[in-house]
Amino acid sequence: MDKAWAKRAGLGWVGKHTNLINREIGSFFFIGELILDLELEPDGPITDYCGTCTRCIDACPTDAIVGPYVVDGSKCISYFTIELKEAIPEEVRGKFDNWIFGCDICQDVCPWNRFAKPHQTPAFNPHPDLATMTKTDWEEITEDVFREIFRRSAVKRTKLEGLKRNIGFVQ
Ligand code: B12
Ligand code: SF4
Ligand code: SF4
Repeated sequence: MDKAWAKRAGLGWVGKHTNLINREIGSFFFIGELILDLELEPDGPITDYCGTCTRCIDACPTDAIVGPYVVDGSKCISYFTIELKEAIPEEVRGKFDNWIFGCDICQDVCPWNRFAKPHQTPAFNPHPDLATMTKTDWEEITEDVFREIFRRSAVKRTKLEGLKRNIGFVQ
């Protein structure tokens, strides 16, 4: 439970979109743990700075944030496009806002992400060909192209078959 440990370690608060937010850098980061046998002094708990804001809840196109601090994973575009192995249910057709792998809408609209900074990690740079791919290139994506552009990417998780399903679904 990465978020539970991060919250207890004083790294931030869990926002209404259920991701961990840090006041200085927003929420666009991954969380990792180090398991140590050292006695360390934890930072104190961090106040929740969501206040009366409901931007993430209002913006979620599939109403996956069913209430403040509660995401119904089975309604989230991220689940449908990354984790689901079967066909995407028809009732969410037209709601994906063109997302074909994961979704960041609830974080894009979060005011705390005005403090988010671009990463400095070359391994996270997208493959250069991604920037020039046309709609037709996506529709006709082959196994070879998929393997090359997503060689070092988490997109591999959905496999070519899953990505094609997602591309077909958002059209
Ligand atoms: C399953 C999972 C998903 C699922 C379900 C998400 C969900 N909200 O539950 C799906 C596929 C939908 C998903 C989507 C995304 N995910 Co995700 N996901 C996970 C994963 C693998 C496990 C989370 C989990 O178990 N959820 C199930 C329920 C039980 O968890 P929960 O309700 O949040 O639990 C809280 C409370 O119940 C309580 N609690 C529960 N158990 C316990 C136990 C103890 C001891 C304590 C004290 C408290 C406690 O504290 C928890 C945290 O607040 C974590 C990685 C990890 N290993 O932790 C990443 C993780 C949460 N995901 C992450 C990300 C980035 C995303 C996406 C943005 C990806 C994307 N771009 O599409 C979206 C965001 C969707 C959203 N609004 O949450 C990051 C979040 C980073 C951050 N800044 O917070 C994580 C931490 C991965 C990482 N290491 O960076 N994800
Ligand atoms: S990631 Fe997208 S679909 Fe999932 S809760 Fe956030 S806005 Fe909703
Ligand atoms: S959009 Fe507003 S309510 Fe949602 S996590 Fe960010 S500050 Fe909290």
